Amino acid sequence: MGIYLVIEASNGLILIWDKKTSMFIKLSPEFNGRVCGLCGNYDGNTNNDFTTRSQEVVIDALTFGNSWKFSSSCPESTVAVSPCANNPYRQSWAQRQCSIITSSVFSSCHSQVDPSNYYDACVSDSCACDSGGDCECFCTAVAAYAAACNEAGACVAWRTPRICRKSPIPWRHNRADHYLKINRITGNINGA
Ligand SMILES: [Ca+2]
Repeated sequence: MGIYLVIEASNGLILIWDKKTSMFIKLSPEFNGRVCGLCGNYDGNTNNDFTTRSQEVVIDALTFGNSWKFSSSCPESTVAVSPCANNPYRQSWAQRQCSIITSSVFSSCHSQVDPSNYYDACVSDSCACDSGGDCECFCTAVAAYAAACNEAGACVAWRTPRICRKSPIPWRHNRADHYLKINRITGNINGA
C-alpha cells in the first residue's frame, strides 16, 4: 500500500494525493501560461501569481483568494488568527516536532531549499490540528518540504517507524497499482 494515490489524466494533468490533507497538482509543459487560479498561472514568473479573477495583480492574499471564490454567495475570507495563538498548549509540541525540518536530518537539503517557510507552515499546521489527526498535519507538512527537496535533487529518507511511519514500498515503485486513468476531464482547470 503506497502513501500516495496518483491520478493521471490523458490531457497532461496529474493529481497526487496523500490520502490525507495534501494534494499536489502537476501539469505538463503545454499548460505553461494557459491556466489561472489559486495555484498561479504556471508562466515561470512568481511575481504575478496573485492575479485575481479580473486579471489584476495584487499583493494581498485575501484579495487574491476571495476573487476566486466559486460562488459569490460564499462569505469573504477574513484574516485568520494564528493557530498557535488559538491553541497555545500545542505550540511547544508543534515546534519540537517540526524542528526535524531544520535539523541534521534534512541537512543535505538546507542549501537547496530554504527550510524557514516550511518550518513556519509546519508549526502553524500542527497547531491547527487540535482535534484528531495530529500526526496527519505534521507529517503532511514535513512531506511538503521533503517533496521540495526531492524536486531540488536532495532526496531525504526522513520517515521512520516512529516518525510518520514509512510506507513498505515507495510510491514511485508501486504507483502503477494506484493509477486511475481517466480519459477526459471536463470543466475548467483553475490551477498551477
Ligand atoms: Ca506566475
